[in-house]
Amino acid sequence: MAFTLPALPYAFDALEPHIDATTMQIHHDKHHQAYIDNLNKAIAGTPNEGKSLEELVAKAGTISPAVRNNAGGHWNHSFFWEILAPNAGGTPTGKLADDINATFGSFDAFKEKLNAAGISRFGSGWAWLISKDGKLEISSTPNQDNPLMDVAEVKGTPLLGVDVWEHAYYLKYQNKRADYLGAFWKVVNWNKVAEHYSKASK
Ligand code: MN3
Repeated sequence: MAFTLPALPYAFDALEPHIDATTMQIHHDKHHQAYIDNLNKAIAGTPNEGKSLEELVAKAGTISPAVRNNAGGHWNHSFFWEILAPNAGGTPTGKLADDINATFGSFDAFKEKLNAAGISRFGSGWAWLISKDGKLEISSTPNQDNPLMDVAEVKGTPLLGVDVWEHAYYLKYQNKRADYLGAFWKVVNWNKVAEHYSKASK
């Protein structure tokens, strides 16, 4: 069965003023849809047709660039929408908060480190908080790669990811990626991040 676009779990304007409605609409309806359309085209009639998104992502290094980029794009965006939410942000709680503090020194130090990963990613890509061998780690990937890919420099289970492609922020923040990252923290759905962490810890 062909891949289809998951509905955004909130309205386009739900993340205002941090992420604007027009950006969300274009990002979800146009960019994410395009990854899905191009993925479906790239796998049609090939042995990869019928494989799950997770299977494709896991063998990114051995599939065509079109499948790798678009499968990554579909996986990353599906993940991203879920870790954002209206009336969110703030700080994590429980084990996730404790482990962030223990690993990075403090919540602020963690945010700074993830911001730095996002800012220093040259061109387009993602910054991640991952669980790797039972430990928290920050990493970044180019283009639409992610830490689940066999080709990732740092492999692990994504807990939180931030899209630092210009299409994620240019309308409102122009060249100011750091300002967008500052706004991102105001809409992080920590309940979802904690859910990912709890699953990864099992
Ligand atoms: Mn994007």
